[in-house]
Amino acid sequence: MSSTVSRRRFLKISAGTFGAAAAAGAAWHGAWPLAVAADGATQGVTTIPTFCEMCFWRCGGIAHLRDGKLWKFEGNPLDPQSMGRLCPRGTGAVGAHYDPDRLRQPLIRSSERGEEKWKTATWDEALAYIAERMNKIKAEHGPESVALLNHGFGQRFFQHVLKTWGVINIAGASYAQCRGARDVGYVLTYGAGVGSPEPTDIRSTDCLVLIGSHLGENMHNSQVQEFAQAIERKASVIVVDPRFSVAASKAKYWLPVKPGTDLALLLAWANLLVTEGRYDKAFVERYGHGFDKFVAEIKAYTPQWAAEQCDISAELIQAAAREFANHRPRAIIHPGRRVNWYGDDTQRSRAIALLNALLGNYGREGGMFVAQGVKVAPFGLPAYPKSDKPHADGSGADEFPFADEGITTSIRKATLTGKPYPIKGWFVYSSNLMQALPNERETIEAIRKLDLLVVCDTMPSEIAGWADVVLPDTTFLERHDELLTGYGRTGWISLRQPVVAPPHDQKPAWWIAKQLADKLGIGDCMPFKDLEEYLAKRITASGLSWEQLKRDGVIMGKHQPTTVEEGLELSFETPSGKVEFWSDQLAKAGFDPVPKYRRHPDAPPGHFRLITGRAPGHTFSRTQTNPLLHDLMPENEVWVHPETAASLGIRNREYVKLKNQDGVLSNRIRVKATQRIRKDTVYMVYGFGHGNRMLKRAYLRGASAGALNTHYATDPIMGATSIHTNFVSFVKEA
Ligand SMILES: Nc1nc2c(c(=O)[nH]1)N[C@H]1C(S)=C(S)[C@@H](COP(=O)(O)OP(=O)(O)OC[C@H]3O[C@@H](n4cnc5c(=O)[nH]c(N)nc54)[C@H](O)[C@@H]3O)O[C@H]1N2
Ligand SMILES: Nc1nc2c(c(=O)[nH]1)N[C@H]1C(S)=C(S)[C@@H](COP(=O)(O)OP(=O)(O)OC[C@H]3O[C@@H](n4cnc5c(=O)[nH]c(N)nc54)[C@H](O)[C@@H]3O)O[C@H]1N2
Ligand code: SF4
Ligand SMILES: [Mo]
Repeated sequence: MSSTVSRRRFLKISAGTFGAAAAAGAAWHGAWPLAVAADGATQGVTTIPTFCEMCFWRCGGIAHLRDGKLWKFEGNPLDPQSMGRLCPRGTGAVGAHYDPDRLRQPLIRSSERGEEKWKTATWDEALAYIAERMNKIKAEHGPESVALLNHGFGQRFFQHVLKTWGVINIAGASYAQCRGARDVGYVLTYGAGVGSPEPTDIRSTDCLVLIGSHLGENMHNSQVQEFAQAIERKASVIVVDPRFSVAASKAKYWLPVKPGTDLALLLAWANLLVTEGRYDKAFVERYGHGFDKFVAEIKAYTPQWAAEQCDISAELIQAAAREFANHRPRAIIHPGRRVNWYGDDTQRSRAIALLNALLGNYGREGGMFVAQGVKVAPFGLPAYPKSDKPHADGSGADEFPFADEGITTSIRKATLTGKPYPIKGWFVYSSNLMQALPNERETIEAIRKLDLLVVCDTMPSEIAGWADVVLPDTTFLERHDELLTGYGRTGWISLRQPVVAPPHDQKPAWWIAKQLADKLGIGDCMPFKDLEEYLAKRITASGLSWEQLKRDGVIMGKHQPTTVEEGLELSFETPSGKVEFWSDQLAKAGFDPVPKYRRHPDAPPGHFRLITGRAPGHTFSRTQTNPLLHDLMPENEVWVHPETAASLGIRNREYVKLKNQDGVLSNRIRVKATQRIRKDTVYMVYGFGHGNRMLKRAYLRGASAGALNTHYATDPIMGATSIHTNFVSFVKEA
């Protein structure tokens, strides 16, 4: 598949799928909607707004029903995240509702863990079973010995109920396996994280620099739309990526750095800006802390030195730097999102933060604006009990001094070691830990030590295959969720509301959490009949109209200044109250106060560095089974430079297996021989190669980047675990 799928092409493909599916009738339980009438008749069509959960950009969409059946999902023009359009995955949400492989009713394990043998249970039986096991763990070890691993909007009510019960160890792969290091790098520098959506003023910028960040393959909707607008306006684009990404094809300069050397490049850029005086002196003088010490620290990092580290020319490094510096402050070095690459990612993120500070683009039009939110009245829920035990999830400064959220792998480590105390129960909500966490073997060993593993998912995911109890959640199209209070150029509120009934005995996350609370004897913590009552009360108490929110899906807040141009006063909540070019906090904790470059190991002979990324039509490991999205891209490929392929005797399109430095062998995967990748590097899209046979369409299609991620480095500052520190060799298929 080509990696650039236009919207029109996608619609063509999905229309084709409807036809094919109707022909295949029986496999679809007769649930597929009929194709649209040729005359476009809309009789019997109703529309309901809600927001998307196919990823975490949370675009507002409008679900269309024909004769009561879900027909299509389109963008909501009132919504700032979609601006009236959805990405291919959002459009494909219809497939998530109709997927015949969905979990249908609660399951309780009937044999050894991981053997995937189950008996079906009623909700009452399943929740009673969980409550009994939880109470046993509480009696033996305390409630802190149950942990919650979660990623997804429905997690909020599980968090609430479990915290009320005494749980303190909570973590999501979206932190240490994703954006955590970036946010900590920014907190250390500016006193505030970047947040989501990233407040990058791409639509008005004159120059956008992408370090990795593969916009266009990473389909975060409004950001990609703004990127397209910037390209149309002829804004200059600079891409640093060992791979010629879709974004690189739009760039004035592509810097194909050797993977793992970005920090050398960033420091050399900072050096050039300072040496050539191409930085915002007024901003630095007024808001900078420790600038002179910073300048002294980066002296040695010349473009010539970086050229050797990064394996690109000094001229290219200089030309790119002058290009973005000359556009200041209307230039952005994108802070990135999934930054957990090499285990020193907080320092790389800090270097990006400092380069942006040199451009003086903070709170500036065409730079980084300061996102604003909206206030919604709380419902008034009871407070949580206090625990006198330390956190076992790495947060709270015990393990990682600057971790401000829980670390998934710290919970796993505590489960394995019993320190600082045993963890005996895992509650997993909407996170396929088998692929999302590094080193699957450690996850399996930890699971073997548990007395209880509950997985709440929509699909028979790989992690569900290990569970004692599986709870089938509704898809986002079938439930209410907590209100979304969005931060952006203007704050907004979005409503998730059911547009169709769940097809079987699936229940919404809030309902499951409420029933569990009852079983645990803490039903008072959910003092409402249903979620609609809860949501309507919050909205009405905020002086807003519940009817309007239900009708429009979105209510925009009052616009407040987000840039200096609009009258914003800048302030920084760092210890110095300024932008910290030199970090006393880091120095005190024994870390480099200014980022320092350290070389990462090269590939062993015969091996290539494995890097990963996204495809436009899939999200992580959650969409490969979705009939519409599967059709768009049924398996991933391994990208190899043609010269590398030739030297190994490997042909384009041939199936191979990959073996990593620890001897882990992948499932078979097709070769994509392409000049779009460096010769020392291979690339694959993450999320394929599923191991649960109940995912019929996705089972063993393509290879799992997660399974090959056995070697990982942990960022000592905040606990992020690296993904690009594995090397693979090629194994020809017999
Ligand atoms: N379609 C789609 N879109 C998504 C998602 C999805 O699952 N599907 N997930 C969303 C989420 S949660 C996230 S976090 C984001 C992730 O998306 P991004 O934040 O854009 O992720 P990156 O890790 O920057 O992107 C991977 C890119 O980095 C390049 N790369 C790899 N190693 C290096 C290196 O050493 N140096 C440099 N400079 N580049 C390198 C790869 O070639 C690839 O192009 O995407 C979001 N958008
Ligand atoms: N090797 C490697 N590892 C990575 C990454 C990588 O690029 N490469 N990316 C990292 C990043 S950026 C992130 S954000 C994480 C993502 O990590 P995860 O959030 O764990 O992502 P998924 O693998 O999609 O797992 C989501 C699970 O939720 C289920 N699900 C989907 N919708 C719902 C719902 O509405 N309710 C419930 N209950 N379940 C639902 C899906 O079926 C799936 O099993 O992974 C990280 N790990
Ligand atoms: S970016 Fe795509 S998948 Fe993500 S929320 Fe928006 S429409 Fe849904
Ligand atoms: Mo992520």
